[in-house]
Amino acid sequence: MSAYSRTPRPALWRAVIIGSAAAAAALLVATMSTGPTPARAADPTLHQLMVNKGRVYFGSATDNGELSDTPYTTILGSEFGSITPGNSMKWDTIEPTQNTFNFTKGDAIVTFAQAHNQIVRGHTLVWHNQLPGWVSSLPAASVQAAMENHITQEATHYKGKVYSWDVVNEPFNDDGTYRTSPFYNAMGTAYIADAFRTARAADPTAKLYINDYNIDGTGAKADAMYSLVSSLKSQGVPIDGVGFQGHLAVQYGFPTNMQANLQRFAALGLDVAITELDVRMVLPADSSKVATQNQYYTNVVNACIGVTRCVGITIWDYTDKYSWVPGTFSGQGSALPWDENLLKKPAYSAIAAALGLTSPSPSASASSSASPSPSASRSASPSPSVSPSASPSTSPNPGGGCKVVYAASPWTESAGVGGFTANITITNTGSTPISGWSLKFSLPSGQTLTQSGWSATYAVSGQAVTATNVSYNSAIAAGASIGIGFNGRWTGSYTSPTSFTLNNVACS
Ligand code: 9MR
Repeated sequence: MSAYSRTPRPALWRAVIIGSAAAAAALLVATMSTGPTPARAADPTLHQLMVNKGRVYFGSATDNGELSDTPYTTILGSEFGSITPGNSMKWDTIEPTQNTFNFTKGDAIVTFAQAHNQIVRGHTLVWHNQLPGWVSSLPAASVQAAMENHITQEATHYKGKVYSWDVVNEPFNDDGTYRTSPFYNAMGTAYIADAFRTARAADPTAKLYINDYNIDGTGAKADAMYSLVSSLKSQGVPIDGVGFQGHLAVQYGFPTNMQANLQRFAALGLDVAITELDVRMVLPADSSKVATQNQYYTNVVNACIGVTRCVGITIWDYTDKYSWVPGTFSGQGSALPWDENLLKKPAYSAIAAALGLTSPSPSASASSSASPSPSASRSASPSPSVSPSASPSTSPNPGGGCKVVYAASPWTESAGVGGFTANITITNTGSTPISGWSLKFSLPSGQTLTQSGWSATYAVSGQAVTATNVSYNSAIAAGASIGIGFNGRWTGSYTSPTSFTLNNVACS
């Protein structure tokens, strides 16, 4: 039986409340910066634990209506290094009528992410679902141009602002045959390669993914995906990764050979990621179902960590308060690691333990959903010692040439020791294009890179770091920006590098 129903259903999200979202973010910063210093270092967040494993992020889906829920955004903004909009970058939201684009909701998600030093997984450009009626009504001969225009407009709008795009979502039926959709009906399987090429042309920096459910373990559907991406790679189609949604259910068993399945895709030269993880159960929960759920979360983390190119895990929202599950699967729920009162559940502890957290502090250990209280809810919030929004250091270049913004989010694990994520934006402030580049800077003493970083090739000699372009972001047009980044460790006290050169010319 399918772990995830294909039945379309109405969107659940609420109206956007941008003002409130901004206020919530501002409030968070104020609260975090004025809060008391805890007696002991806070437990690391799931994102920090994931970074310590050499990966890029641990993330959560979110949605616009939720951004006005301050207790919710406090956790969203500090526990996770990546967010995915659950609905607001989908076709029906972005282009509800042909050639009329509305980016308001997607922009609000990007604004939140930027305020909290998070990357964004863009979701999704081409999907049969949440597709406005006008697309389905187009004559077949007009579909390709409409698809390319949609991809170009949306990926251009978010260029430099998203880490990745789910370019094509859910192309297969569960038996591994191609799903019919306006795109497949008009272009056959060729729509997929065309979508990737169009996305790459619009945003050369974003990692381009294909994403599906029920491909987590081996089976006919995963085999179909494997043959498709093998073929795309051999044709030189610009695909960077495969997203395994991970909508699991306690009652359907754990996917077969998940780690080996991820590994065979990685061996094609692709990143892999768990993109929409949740583990639902038939309610009411009992200790046996919860134990199975904990085991499934553990297994997914182990499968990802067992594959070097598994760059991240995203849970499909972090709290049962905003899960899609009860609205789609009647009588099912309790799928996420935080309960409806934003308290951590045993599933949280299972994930943290699988990521290497050995002795959680009392305030951060899993709380029972049977004993919610406002104070317990607050105690489950992240510690103020975690700085989710450290000020970026900027090297303006009034003379023209380059500008570098180095935005780091460091955290403290114990006195004088911690990790950080650095997102670097390089802007060509000159009037001619840059073709091929290397960025040089010195890491302050005591700092190291913990993994290979993203969107550049990193060479480290002592404290000297050279980041060189990868093929798809070698060109930076005049006035354009590209984003790269890496994760690292610090000792002593955290400071950011302040001077940078691009092609050996100072950016300040
Ligand atoms: O979480 C999304 C939910 O709010 C929407 O109602 C639903 C509509 O199809 O889409 C949900 O997200 C889906 C994601 O975009 C693709 N994979 C399956 C997810 C759960 O349905």
